[in-house]
Amino acid sequence: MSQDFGVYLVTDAGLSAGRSTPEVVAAAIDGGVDVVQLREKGTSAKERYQLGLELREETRAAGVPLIVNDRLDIAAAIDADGVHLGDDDLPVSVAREQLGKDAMVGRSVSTPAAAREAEAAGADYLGVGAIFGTNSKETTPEQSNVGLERIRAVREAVDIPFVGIGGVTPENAESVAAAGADGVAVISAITAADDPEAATRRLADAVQGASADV
Ligand code: TZP
Ligand code: MG
Repeated sequence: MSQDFGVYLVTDAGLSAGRSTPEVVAAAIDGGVDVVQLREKGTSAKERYQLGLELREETRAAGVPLIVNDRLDIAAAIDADGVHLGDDDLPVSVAREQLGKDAMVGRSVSTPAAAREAEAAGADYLGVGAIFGTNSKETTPEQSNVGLERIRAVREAVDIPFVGIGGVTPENAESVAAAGADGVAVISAITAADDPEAATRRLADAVQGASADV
């Protein structure tokens, strides 16, 4: 079965208006989220592990894949579906070796060349960004505001699925999907929304709207 990437939630309790991450994830599941990534930068391994166990129960009950950012050990410990790696993390090939052939291994990239490299290394999917301006992550100048043209270039460069990330909202999500992304990955558009369930649904509708246009 091929995985849907329409709406991919990246968690951050610090951007969740005082709500807990399990609460936000439950709302996103009700709104139709396709993938959840446990991120929570700045928390200890122990905290991430404990939160991961909770999210594992929630996502498994809903049939939604759970991915762990950066850490293969935590991904393995909570029986996550996969791991998401960036430039400062272990190589894709090592994640594959450690987690096995069925694991979903994702890679953050900002350029078509890096996308090709990650695909060749065996990544299952990519996160491409930051597409628009974001306050949720410090990005280098090369990783900032890469824009929709970059989405089109990555679409030309690889066959594996990818999500556009960085400053994506229900208002601009359709443009990201229309440029060739399989979906959108967001932190604040869901976590900081007044109604995270409704926000998830609006993102999903926007992504679907783009595929209905082709
Ligand atoms: N990677 C590139 S931009 C970003 C990450 C994790 C932050 C996305 O957060 P937001 O709030 O959706 O802009
Ligand atoms: Mg990382």
